[in-house]
Amino acid sequence: MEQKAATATASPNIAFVKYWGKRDERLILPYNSSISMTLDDSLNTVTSVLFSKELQNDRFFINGEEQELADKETAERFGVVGILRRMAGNGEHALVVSRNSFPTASGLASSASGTAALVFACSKALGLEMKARELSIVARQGSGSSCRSMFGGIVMWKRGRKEDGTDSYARRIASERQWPDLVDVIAIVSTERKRVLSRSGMRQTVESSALYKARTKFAESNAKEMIKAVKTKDFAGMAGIIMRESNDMHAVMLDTFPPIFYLNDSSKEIMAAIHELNGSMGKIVAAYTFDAGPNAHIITLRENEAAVREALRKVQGIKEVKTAGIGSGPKTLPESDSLIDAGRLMPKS
Ligand code: 2P0
Repeated sequence: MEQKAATATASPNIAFVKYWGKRDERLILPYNSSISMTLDDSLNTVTSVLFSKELQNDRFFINGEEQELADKETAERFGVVGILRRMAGNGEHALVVSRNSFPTASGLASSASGTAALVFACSKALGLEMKARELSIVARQGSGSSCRSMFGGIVMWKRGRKEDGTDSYARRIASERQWPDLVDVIAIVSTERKRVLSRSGMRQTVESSALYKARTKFAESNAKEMIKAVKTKDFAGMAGIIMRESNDMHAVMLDTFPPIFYLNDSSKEIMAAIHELNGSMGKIVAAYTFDAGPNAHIITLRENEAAVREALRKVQGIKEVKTAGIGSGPKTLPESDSLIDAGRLMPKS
């Protein structure tokens, strides 16, 4: 009998134009389009999926720990398995085993790579022949930003207009070969789990921030400008938008009531150090951006990586600096890389 199993890997993405707020909570439809760079496999999630009649219920392990599928947020994210199972007309339970190469829920976008790897592996295990765009629509319903990790290169998540979400999907705007020297220098200032999860944080912003309406218009026009800068290979143009986007998103977080703070003193020092670096170089060579956490992502070109690392050296509180390149999107892995012991129907020890 052919085994309904597959293993896949996907990487996080770092948003240049940010997603922060849903117009539809159930289908995960955003207020504005967003744009990101998919990272290479120096940061990744590997996920193995196996469907079997012998399983009594769904089971989900991340980094060796079994997840509580009765937990609302976990169940919502795991919902992508149900969507794909219905598409395949399969009634079997799933065993999912996943491993992140970086800290979970610390602002390094583990939900994006995790959901992208889960959707990719599940579709393969179920034998579904789906295009990346269709996979992005499924991934979006598990975790919004994950739809952008279904492609490599620089990727846009179109907000769409339809109520059913069929026009809210990811598409690639530049391949990794068009921007091969783009890198993300990540300065880790904290590996703690975030206090306010993105899902509830963005809901609070939509409900209470007076500035949020202005943000959605600003972000949509930034997405248009970003496409032009990406296509014309205008790094300085891109970098300016990246920094303003991060600042604008963190401004509406502060304008949320009660306010949400993700940045810490080291994050703010990093922002100053990057402005100082750009000033001393006489042109914009690097851009900072922060997600729902204090860790900095400095976007630069490979030729300026050393200058960025040197600028970061002056900042207090940086625990580690690592560089990720631009990635090529999710891939299936051979059976020998499976994280599942198919005999025991358990994670491999
Ligand atoms: C982004 N973030 O565009 C933004 C920037 C965090 C800050 O997408 O509720 O885990 O699962 O759709 O995708 C994080 O939010 O939220 C995020 P859900 P998600 O990358």
